[in-house]
Amino acid sequence: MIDLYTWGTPNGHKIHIMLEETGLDYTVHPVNIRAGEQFEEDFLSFSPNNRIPAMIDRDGEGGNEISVFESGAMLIYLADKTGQFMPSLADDPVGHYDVLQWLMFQMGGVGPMFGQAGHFRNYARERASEEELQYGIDRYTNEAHRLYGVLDRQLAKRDYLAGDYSIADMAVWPWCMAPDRRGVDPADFPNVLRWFDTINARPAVQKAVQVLEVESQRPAVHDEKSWSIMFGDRQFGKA
Ligand SMILES: N[C@@H](CCC(=O)N[C@@H](CS)C(=O)NCC(=O)O)C(=O)O
Repeated sequence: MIDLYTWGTPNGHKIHIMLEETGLDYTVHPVNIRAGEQFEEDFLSFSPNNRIPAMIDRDGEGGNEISVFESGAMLIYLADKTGQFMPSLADDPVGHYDVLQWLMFQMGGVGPMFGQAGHFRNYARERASEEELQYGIDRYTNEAHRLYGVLDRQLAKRDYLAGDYSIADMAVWPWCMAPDRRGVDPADFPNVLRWFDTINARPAVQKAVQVLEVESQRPAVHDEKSWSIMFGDRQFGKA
């Protein structure tokens, strides 16, 4: 049994997808990040970066309880555990590192940059003037377009990012769910659009995106408390 600590966000959905695809037994423990539950001592003891997702595998290798945070590490862990959605190093070293490089492209590029584009184009508008925001909006919207271009060129050559459907696709896909939040028109990236629709049609993916869907709805505007938790004093340990 896997205890999964999560919320209905792109980083949470990566793991929901993998767990649904593999059929592993898991229990969802909601961590309401707008209410500050990511700062609770218990959660920090296995997720020290105060971020979801994180998990504890009660039936880990060798009978050990194994906890993992960081969604990329969690996907690798689950692929190793099940032997699914990433070729093994022993059987197919080329395929193995192909999946890892596209997974790392998501972790180091797509996630952080799309996240910042979303922040400056949406949340930051609650607190700053258009003039103050313009540089950040331009920088991260441009970066989101550049990264969509990288994905589109790769997907012009292949059905999936690294050969067969893999944890690399599961990591990138949830970040492509809301292109409007990044200022991206998906029609400009037809190969990404085709790939997105193919994955969207998978029953496991449809089930995965419903995890905590209602609870995790974004507020139209943050109140003082949730702003402090997500982006202000509480986030930075000043309150
Ligand atoms: N690199 C981390 C990023 C995780 C992350 O940013 N999670 C967000 C939700 S998508 C979060 O927990 N935010 C809580 C906070 O900012 O305090 C991963 O991939 O697991």
